Amino acid sequence: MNENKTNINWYPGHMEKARRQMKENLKLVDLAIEVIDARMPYSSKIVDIDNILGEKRKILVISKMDLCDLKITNKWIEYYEKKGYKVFSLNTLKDNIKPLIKLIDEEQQLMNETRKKKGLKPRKIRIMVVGIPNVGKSTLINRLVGKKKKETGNKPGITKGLDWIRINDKMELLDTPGILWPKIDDNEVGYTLATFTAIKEEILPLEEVFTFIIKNLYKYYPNILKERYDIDNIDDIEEVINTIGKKRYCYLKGGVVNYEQVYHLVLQDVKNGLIPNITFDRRDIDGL
Ligand SMILES: Nc1nc2c(ncn2[C@@H]2O[C@H](COP(=O)(O)OP(=O)(O)OP(=O)(O)O)[C@@H](O)[C@H]2O)c(=O)[nH]1
Ligand SMILES: [Mg+2]
Repeated sequence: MNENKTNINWYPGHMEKARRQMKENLKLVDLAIEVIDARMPYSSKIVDIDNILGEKRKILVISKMDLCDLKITNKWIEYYEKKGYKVFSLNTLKDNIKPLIKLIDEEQQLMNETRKKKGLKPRKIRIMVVGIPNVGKSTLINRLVGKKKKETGNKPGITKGLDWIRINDKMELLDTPGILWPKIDDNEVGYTLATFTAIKEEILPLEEVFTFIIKNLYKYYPNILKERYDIDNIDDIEEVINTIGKKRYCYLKGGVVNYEQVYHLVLQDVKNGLIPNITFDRRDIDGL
């Protein structure tokens, strides 16, 4: 199995259009909240996002903290903070959202201080959530907005067709997040994205993604591999597949292990959070 043979490109080709659209929408906002996934703090971050955002105010939200390996992800948080990011990490489904509102509130005050210096009146801060598919953008928007009704209609200076939702007297949010597809010129990033995001399995080289997952689990979380699948070495990948297949009853007619089913099973276990407390991205942080 050769991990480098596939030219990874599992995201659709409307990248340029999405990018243009997002740049247009960004002109309307004062603050961009970029969402990344705690299990892949490197791979889920859009490489050139800072070029796109320019001098815009930014908050980096790290979601799915409940699913990650805190020891590793906390190092990434430290790494991003050192780089000057304002970082906020959480389980977006459950954690209190008020501290994030407070952080946005601080941004609103800073924005209005700048406006005052320019002789401009204070106003609400306009926010947009951005990120790659599946990182939790919609979940975050719902949490920020709560049960509040969407505020629709046209406002002067604001493009028609975009909905703004009031968060409170000081902030409003564009209800459509900016979705960007990462440029995948690095296979490790590609496989990590394939492991943790909802990319249609039909278009993935499943066997390779499976091998990538098993290798990473073996390298970083051998106990998980042992406990969940009863595997303690991966010298022979066919044997690994057979062991998992037998343990989890993935058989073809005639009692032969169904390899495809094993690949799907492991991928689903990871995606559904059944193998929690794992973070795959490791690069750069060792130097911290
Ligand atoms: N465990 C856990 N699951 C989360 C968290 N945040 C989001 N999810 C789940 O992750 C999945 C994707 O979340 P969405 O909010 O739909 O992500 P999105 O970025 O809007 O995705 P797209 O609209 O496809 O780009 C959903 O099943 C959410 O329930 C989190 O912090 N923890
Ligand atoms: Mg969404």
